[in-house]
Amino acid sequence: MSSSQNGLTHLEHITLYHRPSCGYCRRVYRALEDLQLSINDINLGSDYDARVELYKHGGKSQVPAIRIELGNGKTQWMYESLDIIDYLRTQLER
Ligand SMILES: N[C@@H](CCC(=O)N[C@@H](CS)C(=O)NCC(=O)O)C(=O)O
Repeated sequence: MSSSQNGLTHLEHITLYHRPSCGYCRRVYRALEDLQLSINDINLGSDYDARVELYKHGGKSQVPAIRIELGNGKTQWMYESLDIIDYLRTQLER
């Protein structure tokens, strides 16, 4: 579920839901840079469907949030920048 892009390890199974104005989101981006990881991201400011999706499946509209494709057809949603960063760190050990 990962590939290499521009020297970064791209984690295809993780998508970050963010807003440009969100400082906690920037914290996640900084961690991604430090860990030399990249993930897909969706700007909720310009994507109404994604806002609905996040609220419907994640349970709240707070960002940052990530959607994790677990590989068995199931999806996990995670909030809280520090929890997200911890989870990203675990991906280095896989
Ligand atoms: N403790 C959270 C705080 C996240 C937070 O406050 N996010 C703000 C944007 S910076 C937000 O989404 N507020 C709107 C909401 O909670 O629905 C974290 O570390 O991720």
